[in-house]
Amino acid sequence: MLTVRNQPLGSIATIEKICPERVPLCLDLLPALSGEDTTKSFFQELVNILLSYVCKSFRRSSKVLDFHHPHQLREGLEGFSLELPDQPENLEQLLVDCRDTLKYGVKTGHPRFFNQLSSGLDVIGLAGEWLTSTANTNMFTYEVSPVFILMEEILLKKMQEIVGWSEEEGDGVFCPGGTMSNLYSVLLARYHFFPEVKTKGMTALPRLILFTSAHSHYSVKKSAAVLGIGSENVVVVKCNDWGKMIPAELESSIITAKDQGCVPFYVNATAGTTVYGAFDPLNAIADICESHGLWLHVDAAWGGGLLMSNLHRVKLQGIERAWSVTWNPHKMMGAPLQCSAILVKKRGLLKDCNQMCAEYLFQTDKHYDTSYDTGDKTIQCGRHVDVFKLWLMWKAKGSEGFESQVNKCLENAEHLFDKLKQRPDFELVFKSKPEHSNVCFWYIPPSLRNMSPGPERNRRLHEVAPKIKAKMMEQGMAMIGYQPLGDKVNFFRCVFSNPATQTEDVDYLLEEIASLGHDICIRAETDL
Ligand code: ABU
Repeated sequence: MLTVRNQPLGSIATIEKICPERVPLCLDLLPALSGEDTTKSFFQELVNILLSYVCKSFRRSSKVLDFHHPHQLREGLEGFSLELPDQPENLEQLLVDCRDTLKYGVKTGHPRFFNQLSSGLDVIGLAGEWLTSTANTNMFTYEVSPVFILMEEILLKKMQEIVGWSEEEGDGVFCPGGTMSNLYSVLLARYHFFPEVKTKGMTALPRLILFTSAHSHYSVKKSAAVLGIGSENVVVVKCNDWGKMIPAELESSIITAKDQGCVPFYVNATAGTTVYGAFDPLNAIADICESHGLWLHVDAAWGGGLLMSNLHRVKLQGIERAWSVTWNPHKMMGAPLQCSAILVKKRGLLKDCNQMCAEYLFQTDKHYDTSYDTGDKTIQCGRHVDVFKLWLMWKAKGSEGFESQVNKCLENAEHLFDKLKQRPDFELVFKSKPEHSNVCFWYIPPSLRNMSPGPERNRRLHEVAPKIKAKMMEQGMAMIGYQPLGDKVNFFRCVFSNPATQTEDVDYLLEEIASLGHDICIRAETDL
């Protein structure tokens, strides 16, 4: 059997059998004449590598990550080189490169990966992603993506119906992530109130102001910066202790902005904040938007998944009053990255705002209904097919399957919350039951347990989570995120969106943190 750097690679030998005279190269693959067999062998071997990775991703005995510092990966590890060659590498080497790429990556589908809002490895979603890449087409016109365009229409309609919009309302597109979806919302709101901006630019406009909460995603400020409104024209509205926007603060900020001669036009409310998982009071915010005539956007990138659950959708009451909604199925619904929708209540606005009528692409004299050439509704030209994997998952699970998935993630969060309440070595960031699947907490090492609250304890506590995380990443058996927020020093944020995670994984995480943190010694300020 052929080996590459002493690592046997099974069916690579098949490739050699087909081309015994030399080690095969990519030139031996299709479209080479008689390249079919070599291509099949190459793909069979690749599929073996991918399947082995998929199986390992679910195995608790396997590591979540095999961490190396950037300089180590750059220098090359056990023959895995990132450098680009002048001469072609052979197919065996390419397969080893594929295997090593996965080996040194992070298994975001592992049941003990708690680091990101998007996690899990949905096997049907993965199949959908493979098919999508195989089709390798573009979402801009019906002529090159007839099936995917119709799937997008059907998915968007379904999501709009779940949000609670009527038959006559609703438009949207899938776009590359929640930040882009939020960007669309600001762009559309501005165009709705000031359509002349499309041709005249900002010079034709008054000083516009938008509003978002202190706990909202940074993409709202980024959108203002990108769109020439300016991040300083984003008013950050105060939140209560649980991270929810305070409606009275919103109203007084709007009045203040008007008194200053500015023009408020847009409010972002968050359904599921990034760190706390908080839900803004949507109905109260919608009332204020209505009375001031402002565009209401709901960023439900993270919380949108809860709409699938009859038990939890009540937390998004009022979302149907939004003028636009961001909803990322690649988060709580477990679709492979990327899968984010911007839903827009007013039909036709996306097209009016973004259309440029490029004649080489969007000819009006095509022989089919060109309203299905949806590309001109977007700010991109080429657009990845993000819909098929979600469509296939929906077929496979039904809406009920997503509901149980979401419910299970929230049950895991409740389990963690209950465990934390019982343990003297952990402290919850707040005592109330989590609304979403975010659970925020500190680990208190023995050396800090008897310290009285105050700046010195906070200074030391701030160092605990990063130290534990560093050790955890070196060991590679679990992964969780941390951050400071407001007046709170670094704390862990555990999030559940992976249906593979069981309560035993939650228990494991706590034990892992406690064992990695037990002997942590943070020096007193006087010793520094
Ligand atoms: N807002 C993007 C996702 C952030 C996170 O996974 O923590």
